[in-house]
Amino acid sequence: MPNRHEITACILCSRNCGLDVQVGSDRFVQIRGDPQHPISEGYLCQKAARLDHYQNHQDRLTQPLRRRASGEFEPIAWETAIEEIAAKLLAIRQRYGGRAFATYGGGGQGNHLGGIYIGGIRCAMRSRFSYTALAQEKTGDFWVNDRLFGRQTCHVTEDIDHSDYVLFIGTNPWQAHGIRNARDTLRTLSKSLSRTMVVIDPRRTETAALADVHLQIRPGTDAFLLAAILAIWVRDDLVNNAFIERHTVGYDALRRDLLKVPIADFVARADVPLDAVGRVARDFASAKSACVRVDLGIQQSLHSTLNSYLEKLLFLLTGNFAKLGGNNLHTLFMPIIGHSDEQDPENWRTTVTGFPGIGKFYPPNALPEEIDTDHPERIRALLVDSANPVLTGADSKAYERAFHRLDLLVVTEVAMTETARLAHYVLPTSSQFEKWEATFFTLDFPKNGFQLRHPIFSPRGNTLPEGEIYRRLLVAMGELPADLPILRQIASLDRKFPKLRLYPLALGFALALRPKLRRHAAFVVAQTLGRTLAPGAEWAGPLWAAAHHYAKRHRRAVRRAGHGADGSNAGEALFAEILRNRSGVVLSVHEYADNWRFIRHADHRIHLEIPELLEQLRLLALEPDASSEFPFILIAGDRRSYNANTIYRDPAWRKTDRVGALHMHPADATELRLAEGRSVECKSAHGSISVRIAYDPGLRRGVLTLPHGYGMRYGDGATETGPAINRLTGASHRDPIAGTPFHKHVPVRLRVVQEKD
Ligand SMILES: Nc1nc2c(c(=O)[nH]1)N[C@H]1C(S)=C(S)[C@@H](COP(=O)(O)OP(=O)(O)OC[C@H]3O[C@@H](n4cnc5c(=O)[nH]c(N)nc54)[C@H](O)[C@@H]3O)O[C@H]1N2
Ligand SMILES: Nc1nc2c(c(=O)[nH]1)N[C@H]1C(S)=C(S)[C@@H](COP(=O)(O)OP(=O)(O)OC[C@H]3O[C@@H](n4cnc5c(=O)[nH]c(N)nc54)[C@H](O)[C@@H]3O)O[C@H]1N2
Ligand code: SF4
Ligand SMILES: [Mo]
Repeated sequence: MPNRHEITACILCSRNCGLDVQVGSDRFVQIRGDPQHPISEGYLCQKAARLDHYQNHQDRLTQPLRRRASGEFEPIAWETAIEEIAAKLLAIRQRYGGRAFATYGGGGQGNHLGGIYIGGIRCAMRSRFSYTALAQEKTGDFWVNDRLFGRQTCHVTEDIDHSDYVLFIGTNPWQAHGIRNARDTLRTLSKSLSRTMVVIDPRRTETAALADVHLQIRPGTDAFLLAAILAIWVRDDLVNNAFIERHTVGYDALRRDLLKVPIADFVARADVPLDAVGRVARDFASAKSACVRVDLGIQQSLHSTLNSYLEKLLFLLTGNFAKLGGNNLHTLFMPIIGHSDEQDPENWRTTVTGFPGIGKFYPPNALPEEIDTDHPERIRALLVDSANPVLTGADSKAYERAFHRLDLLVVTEVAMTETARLAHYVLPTSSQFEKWEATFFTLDFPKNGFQLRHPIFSPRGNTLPEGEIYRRLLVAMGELPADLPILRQIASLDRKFPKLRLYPLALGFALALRPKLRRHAAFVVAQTLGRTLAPGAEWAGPLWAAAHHYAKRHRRAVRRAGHGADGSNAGEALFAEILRNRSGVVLSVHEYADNWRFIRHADHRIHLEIPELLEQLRLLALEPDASSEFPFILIAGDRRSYNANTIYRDPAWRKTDRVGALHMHPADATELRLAEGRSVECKSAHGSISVRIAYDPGLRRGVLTLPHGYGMRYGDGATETGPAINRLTGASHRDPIAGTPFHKHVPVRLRVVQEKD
């Protein structure tokens, strides 16, 4: 078969850059950026070029598998797998109720369509427990957003392209991206003489090397440094009083606490020069526009939720919000983040650890404790989808122990992972290039975009898309009818004669009359309207409802993007364009003033006072300087050129750093007489792993780093692929509010081991 030309997207990080690819029957031949993509406009990074290692490798699954008592897997038919799992789920529901069941994951960096449907299984099990990776990085941020802006769904983005002063805290976009076309954006910013770039990071990262100012902070002390900057503003009256007066409430209480911050002590604690901090404070406050971009360096470190508060106060107190070059709220096309009301009794708390849902998510850090306990309401059954918690959650050993205690572990995967290996059933799903897919990372403002990806390869072996797997399970559980012929016929009638518009009415009736269907509305739409779309596209059906909802909520911005600009129905026009334009569509073009509408407090003001966090701020001054029997702080999991979570399993994808070296300052290494390339044992309070040393003069003394996304056992478990860092991390080392782990702050020591060779 000759090569074909296809349009798709990269699935390795939240930017999901558009791709223009040449493919053979089942492999990538050439991968380029797609200039037509509305956001990435042709950009891509070096990781995307290796996507064939995701599509083709030894660990790909092609058959449903059941684990025998002996521990080996046997292939079984789909019917058997579905019947057996459905029966077991129903038995668990009946005997123990919904609290005994949880899901983990349901969508990763590139696949969110399936995530719509995993919720159906949770509903069928009467459970609310949804554990996800997001709740080990971003839930502290969501919690703060609720308090400041009125809803956990109010999520902030940064207008770096137009900003005069950009502050990066605990993030390395050069490697990790997270911002639009990161390397181009950073280069442009760095070259500009009139714009300033500041990086706060314990390592001189690739990003820091491009910056005008690098504050090489002591790990885990950002709360001290940020509080000091805010305190300087209050002391020297550098805040934007007009903005505060007009758009906020609660400033007086905040100000009182900031006035008490011992600035010089706090800056000393962060171990950065006081005069440099003073300059950053003054320049940020007086810049025409300034914005803040943060990520795991502060979200997965000490004071995680407090950091999320202080970081936002930087742009709020200076009035760099709702404006060009500042920080802004953005819209979500699909509700990837939910809202869990703190006061709502329906917002379940985890049974043993007592964490409430935040953004409708529960923290992975709590999960092993929720399973591995004798509490009568412990979790007994778990469905994992698009995640590998045994490798990526804190404390791998605790996960392994807990998963062995489950009555039922089902894993829906494209690959035989470390987590799948512990499952009772492994359900093979088609890869993201073999089914209709999309991500709901629509994180941009003022222009927001979305791409629906068409399959570019045939499904491998006996694999199915997640929607179909979960539909079959729900039918077997008696939750969903096998077919909805009348509604389906009405949907196809509407497709042929769009003016009829019978389907929305009929759907409304069906859902009103049959409450059981209402629980599974997404499946109903997929199985009716979805089946009138291109073959196999049914699981994209709910995007129709999303398009209508979005167009209604953001009417002007959607019309400004051209949908329904001629006066036709904007929701219908948006949906049609999503189906038609393979490179993706501009969803909406907003105005900066829209931010005030996005704020969900009734008064549309920002509520600056958060008593729980002000209490934490007051306690900072009393916090003892951590002393530890461990001489080093390990940043467990940095982003490098050749890691991409655990999405690529075959180590052959890596052009460099195959071993995933432990980076260390050469002077620290010399002191311990450790040469580059030497193997050492890295030991924490939780475990130890063997690692190889590489020098990094850009690190602070006393700080080590190991990469995230290594440690898979590839090819039937035969090949170990570098450090399994979560053997070193601990689950109780976490934020008190959000339960987020302090992965970037793991005390360790090194011990020389005898070389084998
Ligand atoms: N190449 C690559 N890119 C990725 C991923 C990947 O696996 N590989 N994963 C994606 C995902 S899921 C995510 S969430 C993002 C994460 O993206 P980032 O958060 O930007 O990436 P990290 O390298 O984990 O951490 C960022 C920085 O925090 C710094 N840091 C550590 N401790 C501290 C501290 O105490 N204070 C401060 N201020 N900084 C500190 C580290 O030195 C590091 O440079 O990356 C995404 N992009
Ligand atoms: N110590 C430490 N631990 C960390 C981090 C760190 O910095 N340090 N970073 C954390 C962060 S920010 C994150 S986001 C997590 C990420 O960790 P996880 O949430 O576990 O997610 P991924 O590593 O992205 O794994 C994605 C899985 O989805 C599978 N997959 C790919 N495509 C499909 C598909 O179409 N369908 C299905 N069903 N499965 C598919 C892949 O095979 C892979 O096993 O790791 C976290 N763990
Ligand atoms: S920036 Fe992210 S989405 Fe874009 S090519 Fe690189 S890994 Fe893929
Ligand atoms: Mo992440």
